[in-house]
Amino acid sequence: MSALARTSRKQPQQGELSPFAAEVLEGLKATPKRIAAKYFYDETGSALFDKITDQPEYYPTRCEMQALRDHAAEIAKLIPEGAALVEFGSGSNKKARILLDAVRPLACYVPVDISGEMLAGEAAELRADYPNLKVLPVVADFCYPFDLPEEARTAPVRVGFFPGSTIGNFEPHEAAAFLRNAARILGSKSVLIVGADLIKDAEILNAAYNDAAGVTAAFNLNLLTRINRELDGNIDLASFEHHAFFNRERNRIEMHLASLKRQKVKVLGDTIEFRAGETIHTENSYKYSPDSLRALARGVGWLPDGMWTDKQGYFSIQAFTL
Ligand code: AVJ
Repeated sequence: MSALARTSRKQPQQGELSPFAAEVLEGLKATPKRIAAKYFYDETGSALFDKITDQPEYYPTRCEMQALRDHAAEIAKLIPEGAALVEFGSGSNKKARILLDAVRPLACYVPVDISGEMLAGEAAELRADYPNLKVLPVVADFCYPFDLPEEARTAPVRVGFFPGSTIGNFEPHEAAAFLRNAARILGSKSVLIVGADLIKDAEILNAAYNDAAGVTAAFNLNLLTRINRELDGNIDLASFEHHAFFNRERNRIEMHLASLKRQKVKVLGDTIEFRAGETIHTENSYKYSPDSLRALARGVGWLPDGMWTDKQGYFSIQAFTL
């Protein structure tokens, strides 16, 4: 599993076990133990992530917003009048709003997210603030193929928007698979705008994932709370610790939950054993150089068509065309 991008398969079907249940059990039985980062985002996790973005050490969201604001007019030039704007994994619409405020009238805005509740709430807010905009949310796991609404399929151009360095949560081969899937979903003559965090000093990166207020730690540990609640777990949160560090060889921040002692826990009736110090690998957050992201995109047919950063050069927005 782990595979965030499984573009060759269909949207997961609700079988006996939910995808969350099946993947957690599989990941906790694997060596090393792992759980996919997309499962951080239950209601509490989403609220904690929002709080992370307010922490002084966590620069990515602030830098991306600044880059979008400072260069909105130029980025908007890539979004022609009548285009369909498709946002992948639109947790919050505050980044899309920057583009929506800068573009000419669109055929529609299609936020795609795995969380239907989140989408409905955000869509209602957008409709109130942009009465002339057709907001057509799609509930889907965008790691799998999915169909766009009619209005988006028949628009002359589709522009994909993938902000937030969400691409950093994929393994590089999964990121390539996502980019290939996006090309297939968006079709010919489309444009893709991707936000990616840049490689930088380890101190800055490490601080961003180890904020002094402990919000990132709470975000990581909330995964165990979610397992306890949704999967009938009995995990003692005090016996696990947040670990986050920059892995220089692989250009990624790794987050883990480390067991402070040798112990057994129960999840959905299964017993899982931990050695003292053993970790559950909960997230990779890959950092790219401008060239490494371009190379990845080129490899699946996207041609680089511009790059913008914040003033510090911490975060990049790159545009590609097919
Ligand atoms: C939402 C995936 C971009 O990797 O920085 C923040 C998630 N994890 N702090 C990131 C996250 C820990 C975030 N992304």
